[in-house]
Amino acid sequence: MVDVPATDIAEVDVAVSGREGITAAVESLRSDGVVILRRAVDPALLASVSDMVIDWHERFLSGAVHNYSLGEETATRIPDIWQDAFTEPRELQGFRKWNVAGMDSRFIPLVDCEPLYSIIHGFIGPDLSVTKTQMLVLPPGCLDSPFLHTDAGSLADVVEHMDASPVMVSAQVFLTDLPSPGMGNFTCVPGSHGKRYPWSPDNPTRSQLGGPLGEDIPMDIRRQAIVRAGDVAVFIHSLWHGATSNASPVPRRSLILSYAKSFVRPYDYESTPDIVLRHGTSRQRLLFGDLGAWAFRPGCFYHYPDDYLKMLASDPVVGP
Ligand SMILES: O=C(O)CCC(=O)C(=O)O
Repeated sequence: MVDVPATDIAEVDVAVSGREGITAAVESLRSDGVVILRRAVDPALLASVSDMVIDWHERFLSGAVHNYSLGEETATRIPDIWQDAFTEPRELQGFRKWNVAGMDSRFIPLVDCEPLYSIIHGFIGPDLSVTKTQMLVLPPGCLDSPFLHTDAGSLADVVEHMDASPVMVSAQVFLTDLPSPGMGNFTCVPGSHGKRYPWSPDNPTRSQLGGPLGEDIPMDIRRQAIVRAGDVAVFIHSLWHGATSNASPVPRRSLILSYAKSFVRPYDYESTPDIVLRHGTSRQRLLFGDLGAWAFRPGCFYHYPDDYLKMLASDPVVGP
């Protein structure tokens, strides 16, 4: 997998380009389905979420918590691609937890941090929610198979049309430097977001639970992201994407957020997580579906009242 080319993913340095950079990022998303935002996360927030992932991974290694979300609210069915996790030594398992915002309040400020939030809000529009908060550690020697897929179960077979607003966009926040290929790097096929994923003929239901997916996708159209901690890959859910093997001596750590139109059911929680209700701002709670005093009525997630539209609006981004 190290032979996958490591270039040609559009990037924007949002730390220096301000509002213009945000526009350029959205344009790259429309044309390529992916853009790398350089230096997109404030160092203090980056340090806090990095510590969070290290803490939870240590708890996993010590046996205090399970991998995935077994026994918790979500993801009781584990894709075959990850079943070997039950027999592999923990230090060689890819560590994945969903609903991280429901586990640790340190995640919450990431969901509307700038400039990421302005890009997501500007692209999807104001009827916006957070559907997935995930942490991921691929340790050195990780036994996970490399894969390419499209996101979100049955939504994986929905192809976005870029003349309109997308249904779902994800953001992969890198917490470790990945200066070379083959370190468990985020990998994708730029421009694939507008094409149906090449489902294998022996997978007529287009399930993501078998695996590994994407083995037949040619190596020469894949690209590995070379990134530093604090960079973020933003991508349309229909982009063919995944990870390489980690052949390096260091762990690769990252966080994944998915944002979708508010009528899309959350991927990894049923109701607004308690931790978000207790620690989130009004906007963060609303992003996790807490309609507050208005309470839920049929149609709420389709027609927002004005005050919610104002609350979800992004902050003005100052820049050159
Ligand atoms: O590891 C990666 O960079 C990709 C992960 C991914 O696509 C997923 O877990 O859905």
